[in-house]
Amino acid sequence: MTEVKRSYCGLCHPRCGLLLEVDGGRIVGVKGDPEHPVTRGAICARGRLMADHVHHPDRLNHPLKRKGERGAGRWQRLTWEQALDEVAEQLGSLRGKYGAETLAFTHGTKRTLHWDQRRFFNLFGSPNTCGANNICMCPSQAVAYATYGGFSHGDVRQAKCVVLWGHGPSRSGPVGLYPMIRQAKKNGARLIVVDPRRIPEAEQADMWLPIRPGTDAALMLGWLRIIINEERYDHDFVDQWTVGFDDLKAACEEYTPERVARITWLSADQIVASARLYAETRPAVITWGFGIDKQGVNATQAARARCCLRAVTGNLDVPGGEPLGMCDPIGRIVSEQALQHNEALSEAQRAKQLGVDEYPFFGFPGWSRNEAANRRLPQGYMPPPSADMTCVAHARAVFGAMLTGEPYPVRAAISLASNPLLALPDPRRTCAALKSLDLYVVGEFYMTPSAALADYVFPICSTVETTEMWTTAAFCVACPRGIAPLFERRNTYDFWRALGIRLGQEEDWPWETVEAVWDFRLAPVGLTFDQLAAQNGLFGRREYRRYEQYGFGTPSGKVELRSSIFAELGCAPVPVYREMQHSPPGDAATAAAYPLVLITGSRFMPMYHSEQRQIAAARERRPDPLVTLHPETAAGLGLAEGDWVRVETPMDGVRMRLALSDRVDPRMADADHGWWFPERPAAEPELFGVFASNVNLLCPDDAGFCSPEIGSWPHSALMCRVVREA
Ligand SMILES: Nc1nc2c(c(=O)[nH]1)N[C@H]1C(S)=C(S)[C@@H](COP(=O)(O)OP(=O)(O)OC[C@H]3O[C@@H](n4cnc5c(=O)[nH]c(N)nc54)[C@H](O)[C@@H]3O)O[C@H]1N2
Ligand SMILES: Nc1nc2c(c(=O)[nH]1)N[C@H]1C(S)=C(S)[C@@H](COP(=O)(O)OP(=O)(O)OC[C@H]3O[C@@H](n4cnc5c(=O)[nH]c(N)nc54)[C@H](O)[C@@H]3O)O[C@H]1N2
Ligand code: SF4
Ligand SMILES: [Mo]
Repeated sequence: MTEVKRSYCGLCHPRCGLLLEVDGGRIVGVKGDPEHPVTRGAICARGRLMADHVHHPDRLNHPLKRKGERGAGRWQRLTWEQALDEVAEQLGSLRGKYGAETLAFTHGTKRTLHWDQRRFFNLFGSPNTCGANNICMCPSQAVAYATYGGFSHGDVRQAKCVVLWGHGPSRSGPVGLYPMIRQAKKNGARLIVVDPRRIPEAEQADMWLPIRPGTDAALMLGWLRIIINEERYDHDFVDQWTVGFDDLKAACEEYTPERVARITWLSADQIVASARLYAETRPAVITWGFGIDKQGVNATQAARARCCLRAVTGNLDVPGGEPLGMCDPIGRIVSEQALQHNEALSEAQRAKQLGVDEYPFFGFPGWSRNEAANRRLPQGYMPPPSADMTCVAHARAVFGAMLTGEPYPVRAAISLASNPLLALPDPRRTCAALKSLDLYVVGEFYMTPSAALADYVFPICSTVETTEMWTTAAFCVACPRGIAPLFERRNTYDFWRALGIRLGQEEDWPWETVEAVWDFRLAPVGLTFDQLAAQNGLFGRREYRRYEQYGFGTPSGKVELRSSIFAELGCAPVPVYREMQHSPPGDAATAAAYPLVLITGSRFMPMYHSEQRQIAAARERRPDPLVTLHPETAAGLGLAEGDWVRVETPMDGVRMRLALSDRVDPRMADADHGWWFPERPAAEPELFGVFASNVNLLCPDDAGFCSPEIGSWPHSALMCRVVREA
């Protein structure tokens, strides 16, 4: 008999409500839940494939231990208890030999709990969590904390002007943000799109600025100059609530429209008109977009300049602008930060965080400064800067320590909800580093190229097989379990707790189940998880301009247009623009051999990063890795749509299929990321074809390409050539 179970999708961030039709433990139908208080029945093409994912024949269903050589593709089945015992024993002995810092973690984008991982690491004693956080949203968060003491997602619904700056929600946020943009447009909001590609949003925009990749910081400085010199800024706000205005004014003085035009491929008229439109139309939102965070050397300062734009135009913490802080009573729920138990990690261990000497702002020195400023605000008003997101080791340094033993040996790693061989730059080095370990442990849904290198692989359950509590600044929604975990799959909380208990952490994991944690978190608002689910979530009431009462959570209590934290840590305290190392003006010799500007990883449906490649219904829609060129560029190279080509940078080359589109500039190439081939052999040297079409083979992470403040590496604004496959 079929029954309908309420559950949720976690195949990307919004955790959309699902109704599952379940028959004998099998999901036979998937629909959006119209009663879900946030997503109201909407789901996307990926969410509709939930049953294909849950019941896929390639799913990992039992713990595995490698047999024979690492990467040989041979495994033996163990029980959870035995596998955990063995891993714990080896971790304990490695800690005894090298110190707790010898254990690293690689994380991906926020797909699972994360606070449980951080709690385990803090209790174990290692500061070496690393991964995508140096490039994905978290830099923008850290910078916003340093500038105005909080992070905002923009009140798009009520905005009169929306700027999508390096952001394509029609592909990346089809359920969350994109419908809001369309609604704002219908309500008469003006839309500005800054994107090198003519994305669907650009066609709906009042202004589209087809910018040269990697030059956004120059455009932002140009906008700031116009807004300041034409007196279009909010004088009262700037006078009362900011510090460093004169420094900012001086920093943008050289960015005249003509100079910015030469840098950005835009015209001076476009630059002036767009700056005026943004400044004049209030309230306005500049959304966060990955197009900014993925531009390496400029990523951090562009994020700073974006913060300055929001502030000087008086858009902070106003309706339709950039609201800050938690809505009561959501701020009273026990935070994920509290569950991380960061105080458990000693100063001595914090000081060992890898990469922190080079990028102190994104490690404990920067985080603890942001945190100290936050602590002066009333509790529950502004969430503290998340250590999990904005206080991490640098992946280059962590892999370096695996390979060289310097500054100390990293001999063990755990990857969970991350696929480092596909996500991070220079996968050959990542591969060599992971292979050099004494112990590599992966928790996964599928055998991926990264998991194929592990000593132990643990089968993790899908979102519909476990619960979650989805909390934002404005609401908290229960995510109920739809079906019992299949086979021996378990959730990540059970994994970390079981491992922790074996390593002497039993007193610190008092909650036997993750549901007990949800009840603990909800106790201050007088609810249990079941009650939260029954009442369809908890919604907060937003208040605005609370800085008038509390000030901002920065060292000065004001918006720091000149950042004192940046200054203290040796980073440029007012925004600057830097030319990319490889770019037409930056390096003529490289540009001559690699004439096209390369961007990678522009999102497309239904794939999520390296996932869904094994799901037939998804793969039919996108069978091959694509690189897109303008038709004229392809014609000049004698290439035709559908040809197999090689995309090459000074780093390496990858094989892709050519697509043609006049949506991209003739001077650029746009290449997919995340490609591997589950249908190819698992064993080395194939590793599911991870070195064939993995665009991160083309992406460097040497210091000269990374932002000097955070070490954000570039996935965009590189130089390449496209040639016919030999
Ligand atoms: N060239 C290039 N590279 C990029 C990008 C780009 O644009 N261009 N984008 C970057 C960005 S923004 C990000 S966030 C990273 C993403 O990097 P990752 O998050 O590492 O990417 P995914 O491919 O989603 O890998 C997640 C893996 O975890 C598994 N998984 C998913 N959910 C769960 C879960 O709940 N529990 C467990 N245990 N496993 C789970 C999946 O099967 C998958 O193998 O990639 C980055 N890499
Ligand atoms: N379908 C799908 N959706 C996803 C994901 C996925 O893998 N697949 N991943 C999720 C994750 S973790 C993230 S971080 C988000 C990211 O989602 P978005 O923020 O939308 O990021 P992208 O699609 O990577 O890039 C956005 C736009 O930036 C432009 N761009 C590239 N380089 C530059 C530049 O230098 N300057 C400017 N101004 N624009 C540039 C690209 O043309 C692209 O249109 O998507 C999330 N949603
Ligand atoms: S947007 Fe799609 S994939 Fe993401 S949580 Fe919602 S249904 Fe799932
Ligand atoms: Mo991301």
